[in-house]
Amino acid sequence: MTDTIVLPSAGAMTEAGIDPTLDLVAEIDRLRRERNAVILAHYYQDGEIQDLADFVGDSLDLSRKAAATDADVIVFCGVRFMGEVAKIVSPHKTVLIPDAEAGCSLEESCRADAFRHFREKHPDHIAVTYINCSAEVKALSDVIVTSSNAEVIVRQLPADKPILFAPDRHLGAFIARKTGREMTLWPGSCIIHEQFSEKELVKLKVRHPKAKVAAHPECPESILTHADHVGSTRNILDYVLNSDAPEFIIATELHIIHQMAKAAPHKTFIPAPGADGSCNCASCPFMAKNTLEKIYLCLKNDAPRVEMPEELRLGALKPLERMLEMSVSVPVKAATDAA
Ligand code: CIZ
Repeated sequence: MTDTIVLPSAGAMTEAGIDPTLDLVAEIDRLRRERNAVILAHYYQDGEIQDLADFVGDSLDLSRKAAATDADVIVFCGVRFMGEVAKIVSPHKTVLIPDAEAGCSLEESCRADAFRHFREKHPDHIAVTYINCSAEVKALSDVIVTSSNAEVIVRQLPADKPILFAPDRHLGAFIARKTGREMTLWPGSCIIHEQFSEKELVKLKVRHPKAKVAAHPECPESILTHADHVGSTRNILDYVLNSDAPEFIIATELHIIHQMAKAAPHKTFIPAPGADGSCNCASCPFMAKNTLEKIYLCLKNDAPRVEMPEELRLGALKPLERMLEMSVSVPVKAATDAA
C-alpha cells in the first residue's frame, strides 16, 4: 500500500454494518447528489458499476473528466493509481476510491527506488512512462502515456533522443515497432494480458472462422500477431462498433465487453482464452475489488481518500500535463458518457 491513501477512521461504517435491505443504487444516487459527487468508472469495472457511473472510459478519458469536473467529490472506480491521477490533476477535489487495496501488477513491478536507479543508469534517455504506475514513479518521469496516446506522443519526441519505456514491456515493444524508435524497456507486464494463450487463441479462431480478433497492446507479441486489430480499450470499442463483422474475440480485460454488448447487442463477443482454454481468466482481481457496497461506504465514510504531499503531486503533475498537451490530437470520447 502506498502512503497516498487515507483509510476510514476507526468506528466508520463497514460492509457488515450495511442494512441488507438497503437499495444500494438508490442510496449511492442520494449520496452522489447530496455531496455533489461524480462517479467515474473504468471500462474494466463490473457492469453494474459501469451502469451507475456518470462517465465510463479509459485512463485518458477519465483523467480529462477529472481535470474538468465541477463536482466537489470524485469517486474513482478503477484501480488506485487512477484515483491518484484524479487527485494530481484536481487537487482541490475530494477523491475517493472504493477499495484502497485495488492495486495493479504493472505498478507493483516498478517501485520508485528501482525506477530512479534505472533512470540514473540511462541519464541521456527520455523517460516515457505508462500511466499504470505510482505517483512517485510519475514524478520521476518526463512524460506519461496511456495506451490511447502512447504512439502519438512517442512520434513527437526528438528523433535523436533515446527512450526509456516503463513499466509495460509489451506496450513498449508494440510502440517501438509502430514508430521505429529504439527503446530500453522496463521488464514489467500486466497479469491479465500476459496470461492469454496463443495455442488456445488459435484453436478458438478455428472454431469461429468469422470472428475478428481485437487485442490490447499490453498483450505479448505472440497474441498480437493473431490480431486483426490492436488498440487501447476505447480504440477496440470503436473498432468492434464500426466493423461489419458479426463476431469478435476480445483479448483484454473482459469487462470491456459490457459496453460492447450494450452498444451492439446483435454482435457476439468472446473473451480470449487463457492456458486452460476457459474464458474467465481475463478478469482483473484488482478491478474486481470494487463493489456497490464499497462505493456506498466510501461516499458515506469520506474514505478511502487520496491525499498526497504537495511536492509529490507537483512532481507527478508535470509529466501528466505534458501528456495532456501532447495528446490534444487524440479526440475526446464523448460517446462514453454514461446514463
Ligand atoms: O489506459 C487505460 O485506461 C488502460 C489501463 C487501458 C486502455 O487501453 O484503456
